[in-house]
Amino acid sequence: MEKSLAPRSVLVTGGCGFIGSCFIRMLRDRDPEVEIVNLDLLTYAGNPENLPGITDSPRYRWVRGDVRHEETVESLVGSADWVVHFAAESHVDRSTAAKAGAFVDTNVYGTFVLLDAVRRLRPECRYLQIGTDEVYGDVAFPQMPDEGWMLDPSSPYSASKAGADHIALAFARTHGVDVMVSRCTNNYGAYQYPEKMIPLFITNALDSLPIPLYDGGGQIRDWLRVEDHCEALLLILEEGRPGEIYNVGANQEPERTNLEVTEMILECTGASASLIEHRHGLRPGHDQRYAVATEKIRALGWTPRADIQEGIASTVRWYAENRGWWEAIKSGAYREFYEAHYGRPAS
Ligand code: NAD
Ligand code: TDX
Repeated sequence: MEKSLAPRSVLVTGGCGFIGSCFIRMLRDRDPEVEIVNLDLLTYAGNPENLPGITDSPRYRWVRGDVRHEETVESLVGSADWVVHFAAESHVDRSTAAKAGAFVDTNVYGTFVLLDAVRRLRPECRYLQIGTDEVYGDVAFPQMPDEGWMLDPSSPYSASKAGADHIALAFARTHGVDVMVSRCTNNYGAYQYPEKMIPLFITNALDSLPIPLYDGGGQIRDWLRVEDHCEALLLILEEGRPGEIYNVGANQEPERTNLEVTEMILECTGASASLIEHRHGLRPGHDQRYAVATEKIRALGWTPRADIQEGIASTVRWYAENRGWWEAIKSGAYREFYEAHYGRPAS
């Protein structure tokens, strides 16, 4: 295995989002001396408040900029030991709406711009492409795709992420860039934008609002606590091999349906099951099941710590105790998307 030295400088893209901000908080906790540059455009999903206690640090710098913008990216890669690329359009339901070109633009072209700058200006750095298990598409039970599985993405979101993975791996093979790709399952935890199922259902339950459960709720997602994901990413950066792909997932046993996770949320919030509103047709091409084989990342020594029941309970507690964080989001531009998508007001 390759073993990289502790980085002195890390360029993170999308560090004001849900997972990128967790990664920055974790990196800072591990090494207060590391220099962190966060390139984030602050789209609707970005929020500097996801980085409490970090934004004032002299060893942290946020650059409000676009990964698609060559000059911006060129000005930042020069001193990075690690480049960790989270920035993306990340919500499947937005990718199936009209005017979803930003998914291709940011997720595919943005990845190309970043890698091309790395190739030219910082070829010695380690580059980690943050990918998703959704690139394998709908996976029939009991199959568990390993990293060599055929890609068969269903949504414009997952297709754009598959394109990004291909670009990244092509830069490893063609240009010898030290690229690795991670492919993680669904994350949950603090600071997740409340358009995604778990924070949406928790915050609606806390406000006694309808819980829009799609297509009967029988779908399977392999929910992983965001801290467990970020631990895996640090391990890949430290010990992963150039040009390799690493699946990351909880491998829930038994696998949990969306309805079962919803029931956990109802129990933890004390909300009534009558809030569940069955909705159909809101997710065209809805994948039934995601799952991944994780032997490769486990062989590096990673294992998820959080149990789903305990993880949901502590996540519910976080949203209950941090109303100000999500109420500010839900009172803003969020309302437009919610009304257009769900056909009802957000409150
Ligand atoms: P998020 O939507 O919460 O955050 C995305 C961040 O990227 C935001 O801060 C946004 O401002 C920034 N951004 C968007 N476009 C940009 C651009 N053009 N230039 C610079 N910054 C830009 O997303 P997330 O849930 O934290 O996901 C992060 C990454 O992890 C994504 O690449 C996503 O595909 C991947 N991923 C997510 C999950 C999940 O469950 N959320 C699972 C596996 C992989
Ligand atoms: O209102 C809803 N009702 C509902 O039943 C929403 C928003 C979702 N769902 C269902 C659809 C899915 O089966 O919940 C499941 C999870 O949906 P999301 O939270 O939107 O996540 P998903 O589409 O699975 O994708 C997420 O995990 C993989 C992230 O958004 C991606 O960025 C990541 O790559």
